[in-house]
Amino acid sequence: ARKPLPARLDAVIVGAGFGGLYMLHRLRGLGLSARILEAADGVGGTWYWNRYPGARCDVESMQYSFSFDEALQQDWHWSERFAAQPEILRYANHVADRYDLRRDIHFETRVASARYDEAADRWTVATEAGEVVSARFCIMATGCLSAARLPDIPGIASFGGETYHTGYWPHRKVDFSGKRVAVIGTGSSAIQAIPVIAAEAAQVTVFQRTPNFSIPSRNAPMDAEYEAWWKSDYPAKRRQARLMRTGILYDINPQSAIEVDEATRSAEYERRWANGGTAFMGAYHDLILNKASNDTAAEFVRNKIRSIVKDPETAEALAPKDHPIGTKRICVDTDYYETYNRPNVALVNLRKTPIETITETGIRTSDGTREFDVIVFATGFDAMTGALLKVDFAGRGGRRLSAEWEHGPRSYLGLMVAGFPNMFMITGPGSPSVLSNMIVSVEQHVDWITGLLGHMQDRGLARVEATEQAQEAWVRHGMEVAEKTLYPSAASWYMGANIPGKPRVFMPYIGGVGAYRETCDTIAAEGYRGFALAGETTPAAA
Ligand code: NA7
Repeated sequence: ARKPLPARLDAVIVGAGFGGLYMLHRLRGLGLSARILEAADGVGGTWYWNRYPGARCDVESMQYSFSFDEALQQDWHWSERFAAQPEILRYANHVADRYDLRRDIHFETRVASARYDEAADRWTVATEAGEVVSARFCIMATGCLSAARLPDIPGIASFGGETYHTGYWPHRKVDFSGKRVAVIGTGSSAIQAIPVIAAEAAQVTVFQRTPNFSIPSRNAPMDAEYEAWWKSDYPAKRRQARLMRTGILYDINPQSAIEVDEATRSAEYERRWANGGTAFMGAYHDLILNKASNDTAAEFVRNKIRSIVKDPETAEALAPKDHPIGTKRICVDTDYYETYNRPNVALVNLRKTPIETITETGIRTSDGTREFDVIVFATGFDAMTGALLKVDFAGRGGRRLSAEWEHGPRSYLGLMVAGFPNMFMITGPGSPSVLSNMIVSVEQHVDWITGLLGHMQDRGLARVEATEQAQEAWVRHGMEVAEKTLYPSAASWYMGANIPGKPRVFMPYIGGVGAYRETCDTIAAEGYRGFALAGETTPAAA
């Protein structure tokens, strides 16, 4: 039987991914009573749901892990350069057990609404099952890529075969052997899944609307020397990583791509292509700033695709031409382009032959119908705001978060929203979030929130709220930095462009993880500039 929720708490945390787990750990350190409410029946968040074949992190495992406990980072051993989903999920479970977090997690508990009671300075949080809990703080650790999205293709419900979404994969092995499989989408998830599915299925047909740039991961078993090098002085390396633009320690060439000659440039791209991973984008510092620079890297990758994929028409269809490289999330793969040389893999270019309908037995495009046993939807997420807006939030004066964000998300530092006191977001829109190593960003947010709650505790303060002016200035600043880059030129999910009707606003903060951290620290040091702190806690209030 599920344990009942307590009636009153200091804090409710929504989500038991890395953000929620670490937040709970830190709140206990403050002596606050807290519970995590989690929709799934286990911890891990994104890594709990995204169990599709080939799911893997694109940040190196030595860096995609917690740094808050030296014993933890020394003890844990990653088996590969880039960890696969099952290993990351084991790590999340290890963290939950190691810090005895499970006793304060309510699984299979989905939050439906949260309402702020101004008189009491408390949130009333209600679950879908109708349970209600009152808490002083509501901390959203719901993830940025957690609201999986099915496309609105006609006939989608009529298909009689098996269907799966990569972001909502069943917790059993899906058997593709002997089956005709359709994959819709060619984002990171599809690019990781397609080679693995193709190795097992009778045939795989990929339905591509927009091609993406992908860099080979060069994944390999963990190199013992490399692991030892990291562990020899983990804290110092972590400190360096936290100051990087993406929160990942790798070498960024300070030169511009167009200030060096062609031979130097292609040698640099070749070297990075051979090393693998997203560090490719560090080849020149201005790849995301200058179109001419970007073109050199984009053309290099297009030529790689043309050299790998044997069928010229397929190669050309796979070579992205409508967005600068890196302005849509760059993909990292194992044998993705090579997979199109297999006899059992075909690409359907939806730009030429769009999908008309899904039928009971297959998919009809403008050039005919193909029959399938399985359809895999690798069609992405309502990114960054999707999971937050699924909760019906009513802040001060009953104002709705959905109304406040009608024209795109607005926040102060991606941490708080004006009008919603005592509600925090971990890696919310307006913070570096999806443009960064998520664990670095999660730790920074959780540490910062912990600092603020400690500050309030010391002073007996009951309420904190971002001011409208501070929020306005932060939103404007975020837009200004984004406009200095090539990012807004792409129809990406960073821009909300993958969801029909979603406002086109660049949602994450592109100013860099290091600079953002310094801003947050300065604001805290100045007595939480831009936040209104008020109210007095009575000793019995919790
Ligand atoms: P993405 O990157 O949003 O990719 C979704 C893919 O699905 C993309 O290729 C879309 O094409 C395609 N899509 C979406 N709707 C349709 C319809 N209606 N018809 C055809 N194709 C469609 O999601 P992922 O899960 O791959 O990756 C998300 C992030 O997770 C990733 O960046 C990593 O950070 C981890 P489109 O580009 O819209 O033409």
